[in-house]
Amino acid sequence: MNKATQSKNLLSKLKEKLMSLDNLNDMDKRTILNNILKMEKKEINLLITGATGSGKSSTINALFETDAATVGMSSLPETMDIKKYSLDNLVIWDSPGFGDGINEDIRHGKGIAKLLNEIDQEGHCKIDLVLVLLDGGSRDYGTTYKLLEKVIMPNIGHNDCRILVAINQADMVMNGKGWDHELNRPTEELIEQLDAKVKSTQIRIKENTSVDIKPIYYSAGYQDEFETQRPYNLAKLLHFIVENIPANKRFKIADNMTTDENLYATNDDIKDYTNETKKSMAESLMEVLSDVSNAAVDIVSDTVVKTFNTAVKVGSAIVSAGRSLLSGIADLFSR
Ligand SMILES: Nc1nc2c(ncn2[C@@H]2O[C@H](COP(=O)(O)OP(=O)(O)O)[C@@H](O)[C@H]2O)c(=O)[nH]1
Ligand SMILES: [Mg+2]
Repeated sequence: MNKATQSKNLLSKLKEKLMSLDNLNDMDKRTILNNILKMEKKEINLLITGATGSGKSSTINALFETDAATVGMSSLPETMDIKKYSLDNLVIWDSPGFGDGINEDIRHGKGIAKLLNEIDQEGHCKIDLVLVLLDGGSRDYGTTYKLLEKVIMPNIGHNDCRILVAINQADMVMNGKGWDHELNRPTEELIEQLDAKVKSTQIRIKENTSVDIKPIYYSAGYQDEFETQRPYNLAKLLHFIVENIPANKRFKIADNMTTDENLYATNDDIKDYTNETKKSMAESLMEVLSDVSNAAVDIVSDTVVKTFNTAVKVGSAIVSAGRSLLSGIADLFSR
């Protein structure tokens, strides 16, 4: 099934389901239909930035159904300037941060500032979310703190745009030591190092920008001619992204995310990230109810929430996102 059909199915199933409820009056049906049409037109804009080599391309490829982002194999900066990937109405901007040279830094800083100042038709920041990546294998985040302080924070505007900071290459924090390759997760020793890194990074960001952002760590994984290492905490990263995107736009992520369960299989056990993402998606679903009568809200949310709760119960046994997440959402409409 290609992506376009898949996304049409998701939304048309929702439409079908709601239009077939015979206790909904015509006016509410029309409003709901209108809301769905509005949701279909929405665009999500995601800016991913970070030093060359931090893993922007690898992260885009792991999360989204595109292999359009070239992964760097040499020390040459593969990503020279801002790249734009349009997947239906999900737009991903991939921009190098600071650290490629004085002239490059100026150019990249200007490019990012310009994007952050763009306003959409409704008067909101065009960029919904900025994801700042740090390379877990590096010790010096000075250039990234500077990017946050000098470019991102001053241009972020009226905070309807969110910032997430994530430390990629969690497997490389101790130069490759402490990674359990069989289980594809960090050992206790490495977890301690990772937690310390999160803490010191949070403190340094606060010192530099006075903003309190707690980074998460993950690994986008890698593939070379000898081996393939699966991502770690990718479901967690996805959950953080989805949660920080306006509810009425979250479906665009579901329509374009990768669906290979293996990619989402290993995560820390702090939360069931798949279920959390499903809940966020269900919230997104409820957006179709704006401006309908109270009676319609009751009827529709009753149907949706009841089916959704069943989906959550079933889902708690599932550790991976991906396909199961998508079918979980599809389930909501198919009953
Ligand atoms: N070990 C490890 N390598 C990674 C990870 N993510 C990316 N890489 C490698 O880091 C290098 C740079 O990645 P790339 O995605 O091109 O970074 P970009 O310049 O930010 O787009 C590539 O060789 C990737 O295979 C990871 O989580 N772990
Ligand atoms: Mg790249």
